[in-house]
Amino acid sequence: MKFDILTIFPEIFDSYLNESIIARAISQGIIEIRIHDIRKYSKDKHKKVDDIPFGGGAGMLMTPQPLYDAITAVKKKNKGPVIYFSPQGKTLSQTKAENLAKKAQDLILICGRYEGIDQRIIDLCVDEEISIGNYVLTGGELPAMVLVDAVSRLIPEVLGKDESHLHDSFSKAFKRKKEYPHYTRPAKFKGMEVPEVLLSGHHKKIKEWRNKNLK
Ligand code: 4G3
Repeated sequence: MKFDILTIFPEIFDSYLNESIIARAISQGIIEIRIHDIRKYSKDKHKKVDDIPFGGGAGMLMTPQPLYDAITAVKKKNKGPVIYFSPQGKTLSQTKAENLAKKAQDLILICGRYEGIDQRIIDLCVDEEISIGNYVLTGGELPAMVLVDAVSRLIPEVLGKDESHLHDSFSKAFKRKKEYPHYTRPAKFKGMEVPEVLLSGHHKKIKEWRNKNLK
């Protein structure tokens, strides 16, 4: 699965792409992530990518030309839908991530900055507007990483067999509920003990305890 990400801050992705699970998926060729600097497409003599809003108001907007040319260039190698991240988009869910992973089609992800992008880019180029939650960030880069992460870990082979996603919070196996509390060693920490039943080895009772404690 290929992700082409368009941003004016390509360096933001450096540390994320070096994270162990994602780095391994990339080196194994399971996913491919290409970062594109929108500024490189600016035809302005100062490589400008922003401008003031028509009609007035605070803040700046991303100007359409660099974005349009960047999207057009990326579309030659990526035939998948164009996703734009904004607080106005449809909220990302586990179900949405599962559907994207299942289709495994390539995706083009647009990261806006400032107060967003010129509406004509949304009308001309964007297939889907997605939000990662009801709050405003300084840019769409964190949402793009969130989507890549949520989708990639659902692709078979990305997680090792000890990292299965089949029992995640919100997964079908958990009836989309949350999870039961987890404990690891030591059995006593700061005076607090692990529930007795989890140490018992009694699988049926453990199952009952976990079901009772789903939240
Ligand atoms: C568009 C996405 C983009 C308009 C982007 C701000 C939050 C989200 C931006 C705008 C973003 C989100 C850039 N902030 N909730 N910031 O997914 O006002």
